[in-house]
Amino acid sequence: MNTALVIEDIRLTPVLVSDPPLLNTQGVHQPYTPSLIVEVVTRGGTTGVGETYGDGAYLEPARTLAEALPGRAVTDLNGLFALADEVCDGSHAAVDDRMDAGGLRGVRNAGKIRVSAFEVACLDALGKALGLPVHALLGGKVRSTVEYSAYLFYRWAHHPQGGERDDWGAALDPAGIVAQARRFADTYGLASFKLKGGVFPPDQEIAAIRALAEALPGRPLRLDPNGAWSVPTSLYVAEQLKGVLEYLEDPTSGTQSMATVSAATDVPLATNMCVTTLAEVPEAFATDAVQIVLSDHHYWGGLHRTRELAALCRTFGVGLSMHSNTHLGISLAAMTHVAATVPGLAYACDSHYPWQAEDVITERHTFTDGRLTVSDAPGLGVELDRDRLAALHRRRLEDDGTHRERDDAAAMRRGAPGWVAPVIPRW
Ligand code: GKR
Ligand code: MG
Repeated sequence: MNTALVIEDIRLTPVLVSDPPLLNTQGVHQPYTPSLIVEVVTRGGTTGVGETYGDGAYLEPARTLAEALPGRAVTDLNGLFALADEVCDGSHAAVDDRMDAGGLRGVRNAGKIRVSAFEVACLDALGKALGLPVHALLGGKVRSTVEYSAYLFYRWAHHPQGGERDDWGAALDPAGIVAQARRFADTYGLASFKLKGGVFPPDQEIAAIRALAEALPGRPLRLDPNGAWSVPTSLYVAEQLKGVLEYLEDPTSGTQSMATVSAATDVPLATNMCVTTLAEVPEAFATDAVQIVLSDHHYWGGLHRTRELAALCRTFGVGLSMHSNTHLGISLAAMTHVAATVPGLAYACDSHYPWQAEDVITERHTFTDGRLTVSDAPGLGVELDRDRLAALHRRRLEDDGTHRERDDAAAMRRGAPGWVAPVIPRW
C-alpha cells in the first residue's frame, strides 16, 4: 500500500448555514440549516473535503465511522461501505418508509448520507495527491460544463424570528415567482426553472407555472409538490399543464400512486422520493412509475454510486437529473464532477446553491449562462476557507439547540403558531 494515501486523521466540523425562508409542503426552511464538513487527512499530508447533512441522525454515526477509518487507504472506497456497515450497525442499507419531515432530504438513506461525504473527501484527497481532478478518477469528463436549473420557491421576505436578511423579498403569488425567475435568469443565466410546489392549493401553483410559461416562453419548466397531491389531483394538474411542463416531479407519494398517474398522463414524471435506493428501482422501472430519476450523491452513497444509478437508468431508458437540498460549495463541486462524467445527462441539474449566501470555500462557484465549468484542478478544485468554517462552527456551538436538527414544521410554527405539517396527500 502507498503509505502516503493512508488515512491519518478525520476531522468532522458541524456547522450551521444560513438559509432563507423557503416554503415547502412540510413547512419552511429554518434560518440556519445543520451541515457537516468532513476532512480526510492522509499520511502524505493531503487533505480531502466532503459535505453532508449535519443533523444528529447523521452526525453521531459519522463520528463512529470517523474513528474507524484511520489506517485505511483513501483508494479503498468499497472497503469504506463495508466498514460503514460493520461499525454503524448496517443501518445505511436500510429502507424505511417514514416521510422525511426534516426537509425532505432522503432520510430513508441516513447511512448513505454519512458515507457519501467520506467518499467525496477520499476522492478529493486522492485527486490532490495524484494531481488529478475528481472527474478523472470517475473515468473522465464527457462534458466541460454542467447546466443547472433555477430553483424557484414560494418564500417569505424574512424569517419571523432571527436569521440573516436578504433582498429577494417575498414570493407568494405568480408575479412573485416570475420576478424570482427573472432574477435567476438575469444574474446566473439559468434557463430551466423548477418551482417547489405543495405550498398552495394546486390551482394557484398551476397559475404560477402558466405565468412562468408566458413570461419566459420556451424555457423548460418543472413543478415539484413533494408528493403532496392525491392521484386525481395529480392527474388534474398534469392535464392543466400538459405541453407546458418539461416534467412533473413527485406529484404524489409512493411508487404505486406514481405508476397510476404515469399510466394516465403523457406528462413525464420525475422523482427524488420514490426511488432513493436500489431496492426501489425494480418496481418503479417495471411499472413505468417514473421516466426521470433525480440522483443525489448525498443519499445514493457518493459519486461512484451515482454513476451506478446512471448506468441503471440508461439500461432501462429512464432519464437522469440531479436533486438538491440546501448545500454549500463543496457539494456543488462534487455534483458538478459526477454530472460531468455521466453520458446523456439530458436535464439541467437542481441546485439550492444560489440561495446560499454563505460558503466554507475560498472562491464561490460562479454560473455562466446557467452553467458551471468543470474544474480540471486536482481533487474537487475547491479549498476550505478556515475562517468561514470556524465562524459557521461557532454559530452551531452557540446555538441554543433550535437549529441543530432541521425541522421545517417547527420553523413554520414560529411564523404561523399552531401550524401542523399536513397529512399527505394534502390536496
Ligand atoms: O429545500 O425545501 C426544500 C426542498 O423541498 C427539498 O427539501 C427537497 O428535497 O429539493 C428537494 C426536492 O426536489 O424534492
Ligand atoms: Mg423533488
